[in-house]
Amino acid sequence: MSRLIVLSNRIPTEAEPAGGLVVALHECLMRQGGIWIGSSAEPQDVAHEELTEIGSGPYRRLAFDLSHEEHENFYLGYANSVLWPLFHRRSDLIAFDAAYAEAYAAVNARVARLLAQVIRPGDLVWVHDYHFLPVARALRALGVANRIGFFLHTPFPLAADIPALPERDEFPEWLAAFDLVGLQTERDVSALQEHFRADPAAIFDLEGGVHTAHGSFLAAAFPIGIDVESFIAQAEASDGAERLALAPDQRLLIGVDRLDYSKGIVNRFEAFGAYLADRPEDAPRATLIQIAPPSRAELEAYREIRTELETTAGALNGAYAELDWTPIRYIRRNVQRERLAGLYRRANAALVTPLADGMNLVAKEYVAAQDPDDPGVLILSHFAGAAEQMGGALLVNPYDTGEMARAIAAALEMPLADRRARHAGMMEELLARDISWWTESFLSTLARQTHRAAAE
Ligand code: ADQ
Repeated sequence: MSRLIVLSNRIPTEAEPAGGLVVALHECLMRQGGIWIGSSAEPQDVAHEELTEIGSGPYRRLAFDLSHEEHENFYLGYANSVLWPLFHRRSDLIAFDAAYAEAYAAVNARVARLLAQVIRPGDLVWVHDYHFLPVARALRALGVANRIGFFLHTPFPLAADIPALPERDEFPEWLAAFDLVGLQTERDVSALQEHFRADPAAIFDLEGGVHTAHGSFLAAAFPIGIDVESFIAQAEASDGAERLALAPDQRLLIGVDRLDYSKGIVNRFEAFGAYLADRPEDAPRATLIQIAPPSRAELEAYREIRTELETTAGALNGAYAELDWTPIRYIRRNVQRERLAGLYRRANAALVTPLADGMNLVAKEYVAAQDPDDPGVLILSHFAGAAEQMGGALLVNPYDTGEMARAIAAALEMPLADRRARHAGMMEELLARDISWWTESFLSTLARQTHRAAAE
């Protein structure tokens, strides 16, 4: 069996809560042997041209340095102020700075040189996410002919938005240097194909192959899943343990997100406000618990969305709270996975309403955590990748406040038989394509790609 070399922005440490993706990749590395490579936890004064061994264990974990300047220009800059907004349909938020592109190219070139030192013939290389789009091209230039796969966790950008990228001419070359480009949904595969259609020389085959002047690769959808069994077990174990100080007939809605402008949390609060405004006097009270720990707080766009969120929550609570009822409980702290599972199970509905999202695993975790005999209702944005699979959700347009308010009312009033049928349908899909399915199908597809060296 081929060794696996994983490249991702961060290497998970033992101290962090292990999510499904981390556990799944860990299992692959245990099974196949290999190396997990990512950036060191803290930026350094100088980025040395070397990999540092992290901890000990059944497979190696190696970290490359990022200097303070690279953290600023590569990570916060190009990755999160150019690519992230572009890929989430927010070209208006792109920050243009030549230093960003320079750092992005330099870090990717260094990571490629370091990778080339550890890759052996026959190894499969799996690159994760938008931080490393040019790494395969840099590896090819160093003579690495191994199979290299890429998985994009975010949406693929719309063809009409790509001209906003300063490196728009290089972008197709970056992709074409991989053997396999994995995307979350069929919608993303179509977006990629549309982008390449602009190239008159590009040929598409029926299997998803894209043949360009810069090389051939396969583009396919691998919707990421969750560890369904372990989530069910966690939800069952924590059932009822959470003391939420809610009245017995009080309805609970839940939202769980990293605080990011792509997650649509302000729109969600506004919709909940519209629901409260229309709520009949005698309807049971509903509380929305929103957990949203800040992320990328160094960036202006993230500070702005936080202020906007806090202002909206404050205004709505001011308008609707009563002495014994706070409609929105907004929590900035991180909540452990076991407690989340219990909260999901207790909640009558989840509001997963991003404006753009690669997949959104909270949608899947919420469904897995439900009691099948009395399940809650998932309210899901059309713009989450998960919408392609989760037909049993109440699908909403997150920009349409009225529609979302009506979906909240419908979710809280939905008859048991309807809730059960929707839940059962979604569970079937979750079990069929869980996280093990995801790693196995991606890696077996990558292993089947025609080896470049052999093909040449
Ligand atoms: P993220 O944007 O980080 O990831 P998401 O899929 O929603 O988003 O969450 C990833 C994990 O973090 C989930 O397991 C979730 O439970 C956990 N999480 C999120 N918010 C949390 C909170 N406030 N407290 C505790 N845990 C929280 C990117 C893409 C997504 C894609 C994933 C996986 O943006 O679209 O689904 O990668 O591919």
